[in-house]
Amino acid sequence: MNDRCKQLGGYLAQTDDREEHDFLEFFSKYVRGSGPYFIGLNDVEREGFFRTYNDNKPAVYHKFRWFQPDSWWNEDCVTMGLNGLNDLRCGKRGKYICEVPNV
Ligand code: MBG
Ligand code: CA
Repeated sequence: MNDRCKQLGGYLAQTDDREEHDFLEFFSKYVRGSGPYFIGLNDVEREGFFRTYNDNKPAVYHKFRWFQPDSWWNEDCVTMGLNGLNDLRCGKRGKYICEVPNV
């Protein structure tokens, strides 16, 4: 997924601050319809400690929905869904959102 984003000159979207979070939540709710959409955060390396997929830096901001993240059945990859962020099992398939910086 991140490779596809790279081809577009970007990376898997990150919710770096509240504004970006709200934008992605709005996008997934009202613009493209129901997700979940994988974004560029995961806690593969250390449970409960989220890093960006693109450059493997500690996530600076993340706001999960109620009762999430719960790492249920080894869920380590973050998705934006109808009610905000949730962790799901990492997989090659699924919808995802790329972020492409301004040029
Ligand atoms: C689901 C989440 C899933 C897991 C599960 C636990 C109803 O939401 O999508 O990731 O957390 O709840 O019951
Ligand atoms: Ca979960």
